[in-house]
Amino acid sequence: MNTIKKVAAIHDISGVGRCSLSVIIPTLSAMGIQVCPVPTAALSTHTAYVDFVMSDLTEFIPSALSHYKKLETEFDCIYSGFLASDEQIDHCREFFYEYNSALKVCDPVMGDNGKTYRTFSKELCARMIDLAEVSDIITPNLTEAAILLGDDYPSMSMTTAQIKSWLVRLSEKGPGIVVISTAPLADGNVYNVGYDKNNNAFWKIPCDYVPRRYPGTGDLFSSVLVGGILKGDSLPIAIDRATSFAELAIKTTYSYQTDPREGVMFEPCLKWLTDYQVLRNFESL
Ligand code: PXL
Repeated sequence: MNTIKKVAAIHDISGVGRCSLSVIIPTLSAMGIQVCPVPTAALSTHTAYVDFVMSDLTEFIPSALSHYKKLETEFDCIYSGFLASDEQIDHCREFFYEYNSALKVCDPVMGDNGKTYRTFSKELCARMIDLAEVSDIITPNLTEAAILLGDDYPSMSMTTAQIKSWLVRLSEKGPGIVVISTAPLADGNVYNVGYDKNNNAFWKIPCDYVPRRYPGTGDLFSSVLVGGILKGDSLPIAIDRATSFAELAIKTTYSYQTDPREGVMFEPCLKWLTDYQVLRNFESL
């Protein structure tokens, strides 16, 4: 019997600047999960570098899906991320529809720090909600949560009531589980927060502050979260695992003072994932 869980990962592949599939494949593999990459685009670097080159792979996605259906390939999870065109929203929805019993995860990659990434058009951002709607789990950062809700990016820290209302409003659009990363709350700390609609449970996990922003950290966070859930973690433990691993990789990187565009040096940290730590940093929100 094949006990290794299988994830179809619909994300881009960027050559330089650790993010998307270059982070997702090793991370989930270290957690004992098989990744089947379905690339949305190939880029020389991620979009924070200037003059990157990009090949859009929109046509490839439906062809790959037809092939998998013909092969009768099964997936335990369909996990989408950085998309290169608004048609790709429909192609991801087709994957979700065809693999309806798989865990459907949408990381609605669109921006960070209150700004959208360079390749994301207004149309593509407006359509991301169509994918979030048919997902079981969504993992926006605060910028992406604001875009999905059509709200302004908050100019200051949020109260517990405000962030809970964002979680509930996002879950009302469809997903049973909403995880918002890097939310600054009124007590002065930054948290990763989660909501489980079925159990009406709210969770928060504190993040240690490091004065650098590394692209790709969200991909690392969401992959560990997905891996944790697939391995049987409860929601708060999965968020805790993802937060702890992202923090370990960020602090390791910060200590070396590398160019932030290179992303996080997660390679020396992978062993932490294979050890499968027991965690208890979470609290009710
Ligand atoms: O980490 C998100 C991401 C994924 N893919 C590409 C990106 C970014 C963020 O900058 O540019 C190509």
